[in-house]
Amino acid sequence: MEKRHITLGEFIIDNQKHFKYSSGELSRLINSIRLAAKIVNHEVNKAGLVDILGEAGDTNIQGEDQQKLDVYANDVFKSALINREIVCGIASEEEDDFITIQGKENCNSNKYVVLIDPLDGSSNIDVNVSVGTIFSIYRRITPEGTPVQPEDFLQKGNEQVAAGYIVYGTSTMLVYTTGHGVNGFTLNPALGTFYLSHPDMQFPETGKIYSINEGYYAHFPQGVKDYLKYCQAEEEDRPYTSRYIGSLVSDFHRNMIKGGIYIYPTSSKAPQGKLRLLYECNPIAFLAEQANGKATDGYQRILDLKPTELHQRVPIFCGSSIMVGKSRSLYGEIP
Ligand code: P6P
Repeated sequence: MEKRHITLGEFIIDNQKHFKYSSGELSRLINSIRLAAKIVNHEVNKAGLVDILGEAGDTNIQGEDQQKLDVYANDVFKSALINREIVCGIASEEEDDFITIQGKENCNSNKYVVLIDPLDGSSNIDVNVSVGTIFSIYRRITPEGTPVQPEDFLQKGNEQVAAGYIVYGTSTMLVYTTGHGVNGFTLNPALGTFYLSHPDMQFPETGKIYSINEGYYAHFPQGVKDYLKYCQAEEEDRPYTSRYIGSLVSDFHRNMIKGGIYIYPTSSKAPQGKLRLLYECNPIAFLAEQANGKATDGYQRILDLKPTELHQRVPIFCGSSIMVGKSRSLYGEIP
């Protein structure tokens, strides 16, 4: 008799007990993300057969060419969140500014804001390499019943109530935390149901994989160069293996299972780093720490950083705690 995995829906209900004061809104929020994930997965899996590949002919606020699937995924997640009347505001990599949910008579009384990177790694879409969605959820801090304000979105990462990602890979998985560990759910596409396949995910405390774009080596700070030389040395448990997919969610997911470190540092080409604090680094850092890993900007916890702008970029070193600790020791003191 094959072991029966519980569904994501059953898991959400079982874990409602963690939120005794919640009226089930956070559960409904996670459910709306589940629905959007299935819709986007359906489109990602047939990209190439329909006119959903390629560039949308526009650029986002980052000045990056928007892919058609970027725009599609953004629309799907926005609709799912708005139609369920659960959130009072949304911020997205694909939107210049945050969105105040209008039109629903009591939308401003909703408690949560969601920040999302609807399709991370989208440059991989046309070459059939895995991509992902990353989301971060906060309770609003301005008075309920009023339109959301910037401060509702510019909260420190340690204020997140939930965070997670969907990885559209060899299988489609939804991995998330509400502050009580990290759990992974695999989609059975025949049934359209996510099943608990990776309960209580934990970073191995060390590993042998480092993920960084070594093409920028000449532009890295000396501390990063020193850590890379450490990884490549013929000593003790090294050299490590270099694995870099160019899709944060996929590199992070693999490293969480096998052990490893992902680094996107500052460089002379990217003085603040490349990844965005609010909808990439903070959710990834929340997941990393909930899985007994670590996430720093080279000096301090990502989750302790005070955001100042919606699309601000920060450097990130995240993964197995011993590996992040070693990179920190070689990175030197805060300037
Ligand atoms: P580079 C994708 O654009 C992304 O945001 C991450 O998913 C990925 O790890 C990184 O950027 C790749 O950036 O500069 O190495 O191509």
